[in-house]
Amino acid sequence: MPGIKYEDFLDLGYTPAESELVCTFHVEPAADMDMEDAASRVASESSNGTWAELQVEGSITDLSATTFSIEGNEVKVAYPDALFEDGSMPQVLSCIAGNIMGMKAVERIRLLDCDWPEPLTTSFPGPQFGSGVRNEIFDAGDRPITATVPKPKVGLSTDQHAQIGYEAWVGGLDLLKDDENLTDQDFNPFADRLTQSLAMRDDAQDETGETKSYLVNITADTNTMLERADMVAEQGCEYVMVDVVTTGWGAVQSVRERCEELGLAIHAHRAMHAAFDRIPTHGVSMRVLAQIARICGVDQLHTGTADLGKLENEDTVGINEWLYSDLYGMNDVLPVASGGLHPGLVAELIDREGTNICIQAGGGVHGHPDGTRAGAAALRQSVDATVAGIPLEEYAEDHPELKVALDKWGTETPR
Ligand code: CAP
Ligand code: MG
Repeated sequence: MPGIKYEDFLDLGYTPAESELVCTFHVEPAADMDMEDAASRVASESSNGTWAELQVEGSITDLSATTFSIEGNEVKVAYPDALFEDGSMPQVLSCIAGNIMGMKAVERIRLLDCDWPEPLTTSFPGPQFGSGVRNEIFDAGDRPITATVPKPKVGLSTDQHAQIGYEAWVGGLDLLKDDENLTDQDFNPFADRLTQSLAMRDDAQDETGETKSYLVNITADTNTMLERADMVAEQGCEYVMVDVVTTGWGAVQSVRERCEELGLAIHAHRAMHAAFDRIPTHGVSMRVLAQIARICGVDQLHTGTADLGKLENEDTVGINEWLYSDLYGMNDVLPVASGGLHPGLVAELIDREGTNICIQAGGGVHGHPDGTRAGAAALRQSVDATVAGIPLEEYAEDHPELKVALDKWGTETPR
């Protein structure tokens, strides 16, 4: 181990052990570097190496990673299990997506995918409910669950916010959702919003006979999030919402632990993910962020609209398939389709993503010409029609709210 050199991290004949974490990177070497050199440095800097040959005395545990495959710009690296602290996502990421992102040896580097081994993966809890929320919390049968976020994102008073929630629930939606930047501001304080929204939720449940719930945004520093989660449970709500990228994964893990005690589901908003995943040749892919979210244990995660909405999406369908896939018995995650959706897009959305999703629309509900309640009804009608196999135009003939929405937005993708 002392005297270790960059080339010691490259072994193209190596077969990873089952217990090793295998990461696939896109690597573009710096102008003065060949691929093998750059790829060895990726394994080195992300495990136990540095730029100098060390002169450390004595025996040291060898925790070197191994670059074992290079195909074009695609590089695969295997990491020994002992490199990682069980159950610590920040530590894992400080290895596999840490210093290497800024190494001068590479012009660009992107963590594309991870093959998670059993020992490391099962040291995390995974989701408590996953897509089971559709029937454990709601009685949704085969249909997607539905949500709406009041708009404008911020600025509504607590009374206005709760009233919009009431209209949306009575109109037919399952979930009211806070926006990612609405937390505990003076115009709409967290505690008041929670209490008032849940009072309206109870009224809407009584009126409709359906279960309704609220994705209340507890995003803050970790201690405050834990206090807010306690308040949410005390007041009889089923969910918390967390902006998982901006809070960081360590905080998400702490919230997940508390939510186990409280029996709360976690809705994960991914605001800021594009800082990592938007440039296709650099950063961390949304696929990997979604893997991390599942392993840390969120129940619902925004994964985009399969290119139907207003925001850039990376392979929504492939990511959703990963979220449903078998992972050592760990629960799955319910994908949330959101960002520029409206009733006219629902049939195509379900065609692309299936029904095991949550459909979230803000502007596509509150922008309905007849207001929020009609917008909510139109969204729910579009879901019911699609699940029943009835074309939206046909269903709209005797569902006026859907008719008005289709007349306004058609089946166009907004920008
Ligand atoms: C959607 C949304 C979500 C985005 C985030 C918004 O509102 O609440 O934050 O969906 O993107 O503020 O834009 P609209 P993603 O329905 O009015 O577009 O789901 O891709 O993470
Ligand atoms: Mg939003």
